[in-house]
Amino acid sequence: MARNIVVGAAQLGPISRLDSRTSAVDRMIKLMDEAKQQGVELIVFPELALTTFFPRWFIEDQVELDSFFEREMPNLETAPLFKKATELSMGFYLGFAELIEESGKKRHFNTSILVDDKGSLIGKYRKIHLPGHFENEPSRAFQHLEKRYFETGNLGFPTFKAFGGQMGMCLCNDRRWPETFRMLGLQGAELVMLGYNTPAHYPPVPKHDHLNDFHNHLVMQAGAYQNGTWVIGVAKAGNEENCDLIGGTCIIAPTGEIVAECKTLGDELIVYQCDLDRCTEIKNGIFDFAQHREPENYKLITETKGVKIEGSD
Ligand code: CDT
Repeated sequence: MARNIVVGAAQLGPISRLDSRTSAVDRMIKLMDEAKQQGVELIVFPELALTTFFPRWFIEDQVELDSFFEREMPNLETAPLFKKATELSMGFYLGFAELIEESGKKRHFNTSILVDDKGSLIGKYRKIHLPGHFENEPSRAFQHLEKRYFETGNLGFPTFKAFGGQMGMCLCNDRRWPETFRMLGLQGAELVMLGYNTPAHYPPVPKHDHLNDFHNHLVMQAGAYQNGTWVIGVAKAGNEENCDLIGGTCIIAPTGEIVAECKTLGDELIVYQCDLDRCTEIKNGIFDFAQHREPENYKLITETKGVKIEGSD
């Protein structure tokens, strides 16, 4: 038996600070057209796919900062994406900066949405693991101010019944945390989509720079295998405003194997027919949660944030 879905991972090359949303959307539409020719039913775009990765700058002017955020989705500039999805009968995952107003207060999130093949919203995720720092750190080659610019996501880690299976989403740094994949795995996720912007240089520990591509695949492959799910990891890649972003966009099978991978650091599409039934090879075997998990012994995971050493304060 097979429950196949043809998935496209649509890596984007750099987006500069002055590039318009319309130019980013045009590039995505071009990739959707290419994807259609290869039978793609669901296409996955990167994190913050409409603009440059603005947390690399300390921006004090709130009006300027807010200009990187979307106040509604779809809006004038992104409507063509939704229209294209309908035209091509193709679902999509998209990452963007979201600004909402609640009780007269502005709230900022790093968000992804899942849209169906008729251009209708299926679900939303707001990034929970926000990396980087809060204060300006001018000694760094570039900033990573996600902790300053975004609130921690308030939607948990939802999954959605769609495209013939159980779909999950997360964003970039989330992939480094096993809790993310486990939360999705415990809800039966069969395909997890995630977009990322990952600098090739990590200012706090530059001696790890050569490991960045390795760590990217390591965590996504582990998340796929340990939860018996397909993982679609999609980069915004290349030299963006003098900051090198890794590529490595890939499609990972529930066995943890990379079955398709981008070769460039530019706009590039890879396609794979994912059989969601292959998840059972892992979910009903080595990682049959109901049979083998021991949650009584995992209490520390939710009771503590940091390390707790028995006997010390
Ligand atoms: N966008 C994002 O979450 N990037 C981080 C960069 C490393 S931490 C400063 C990541 O985990 O890839």
